[in-house]
Amino acid sequence: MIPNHRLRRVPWLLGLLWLALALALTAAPGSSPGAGATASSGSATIVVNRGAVSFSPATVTLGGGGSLTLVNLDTFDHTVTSVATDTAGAPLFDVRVAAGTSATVTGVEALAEGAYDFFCKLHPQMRGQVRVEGGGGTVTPQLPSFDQPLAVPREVRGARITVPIREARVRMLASGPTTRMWTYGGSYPGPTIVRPAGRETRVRFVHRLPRKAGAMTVHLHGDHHAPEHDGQPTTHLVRPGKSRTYDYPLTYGGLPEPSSFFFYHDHRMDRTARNNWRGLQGMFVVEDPSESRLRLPAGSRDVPLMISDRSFRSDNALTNPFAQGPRMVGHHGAMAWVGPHAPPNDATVGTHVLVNGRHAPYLPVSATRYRLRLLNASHFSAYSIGLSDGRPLLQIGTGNGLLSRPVVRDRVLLGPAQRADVIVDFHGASGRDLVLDSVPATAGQSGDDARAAALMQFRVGAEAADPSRLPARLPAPDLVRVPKKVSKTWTFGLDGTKEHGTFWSVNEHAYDPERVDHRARLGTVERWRLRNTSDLTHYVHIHAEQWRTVLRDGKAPPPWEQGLEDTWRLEPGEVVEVAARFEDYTGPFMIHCHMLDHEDHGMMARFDVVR
Ligand SMILES: [Cu+2]
Repeated sequence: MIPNHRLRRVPWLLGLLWLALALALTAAPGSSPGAGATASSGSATIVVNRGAVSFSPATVTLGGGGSLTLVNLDTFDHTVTSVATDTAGAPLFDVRVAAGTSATVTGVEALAEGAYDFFCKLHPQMRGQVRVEGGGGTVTPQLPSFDQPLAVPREVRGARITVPIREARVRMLASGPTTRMWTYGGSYPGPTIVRPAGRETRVRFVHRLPRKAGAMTVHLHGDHHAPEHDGQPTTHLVRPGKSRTYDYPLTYGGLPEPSSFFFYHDHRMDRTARNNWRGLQGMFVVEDPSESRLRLPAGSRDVPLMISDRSFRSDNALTNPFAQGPRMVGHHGAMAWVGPHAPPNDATVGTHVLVNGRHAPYLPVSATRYRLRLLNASHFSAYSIGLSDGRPLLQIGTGNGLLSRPVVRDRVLLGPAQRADVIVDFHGASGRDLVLDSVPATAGQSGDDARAAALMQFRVGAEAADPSRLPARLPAPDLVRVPKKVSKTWTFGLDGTKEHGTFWSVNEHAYDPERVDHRARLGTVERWRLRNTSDLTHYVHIHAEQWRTVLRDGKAPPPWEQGLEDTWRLEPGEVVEVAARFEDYTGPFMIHCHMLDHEDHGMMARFDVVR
């Protein structure tokens, strides 16, 4: 039973949360031509002009029952998606309007009187508000009720692990049927593999999915291992009915790897987005036993949280966003895609944000410190993660090891594949329900493209004994000395033509598994430059090594980016420089965008480590 005082507090806290979301969402970009303008009549029209990353006007007023039309004059597709959701967690309206077309935003006519914030799922920094006057309908926003417990995936700790890749039914939404998924080991996320650093770990994946699923390949993201165990996109595959054993020594240069928070997921060429959407994702923790002296929160107070998003049909089955996927034209070395969902209109965004596979779960906690390991496993969406009452997150690590000192964060911005290791202190919150939420930054600020979402709820119980400490210093892994010279520049862009097909590109090429785009010599340190010349933010991931961030836009990186990293946010026009030593292994590795549709549609390249 939930104590009465807690029930009374829920609406107040949720009210605050949604007020915060509403405030964040009503701010329109100052540079947009329609910002602040208000059209008022029974019905209304919003225009997206060519090249404008904004709705014009950003605020419209409808008479009750009036219709809303979006005219899309842009070269990108856009959506008009409500922030507020129904009881099942689905947006009150959500309409995609292809480039060069117009559409009526269905659902708006049924809304009750009130103000409704909306955004574009494909370009979340585009925001607006529709005000319904005169009360035509009865549909009102429903607050998430947080009525299913958080699922913490079971841990497996052995040196020899077998994980079947198989279909299973998984509880994702709080009510209605379970959802059929492709899973690692029967759950979504798959089992969390927990291993001591430096202890060789062999994971055997057995492909028990239907033959038509095709071959699979598993990438342990962030880890350092030989190329044949890296989850290559086109080689060393796991065939249907067969198995493959991946060997993870969990060492770096012969020494135990830093303590880490990795994740394992499918990496099949052109199928990565689909296979991950279906459920092939799990978490992997590398522990350094010597860190027990730090007295970080441990045991049940060390919680891995995988954030992802999915859309569901009315029977709770997953939708298939890839059914009308773009058609591939050309062949190796000259691949491109055509059709309405060709790049740049190829973003997979789910209507429901999930934590450990469940929509809006709750976790009972004591009023003590907790370590939360945050992973964004979404295909496209970024989250600016914080707590609804503003209490800080103390970031102690990046996912690839500890930072040298904790960094106080109000919010942590995580794009696809990015992680953060944080401590939250629930002292003083007994009897309260706190919401872990994502609130986008003010328009024009970094993070204004994060989603607005309530992720999960912490139900804070009594104070309890807490042996944990907040460390002032942390044993961060050593960083390489940075060479003066940049050895390689990787440019991430959009290429091709609508007629002959478009593709996301690295150095103006689409991915070709046979083409070697760079060779790095084993044992040397290289400094690489990453540039984004496209109009969209990308999240660039480099396999094989663990990297330090040297410069972000010519300046020292922020304190939370001064540890080891493997995935960087690159906003349009941004330049990030990174450095690493090529250790232990020769052979082919990948550099790619971790927005999975971009990766599948060309934005990947191969580099070889050579002797
Ligand atoms: Cu991208």
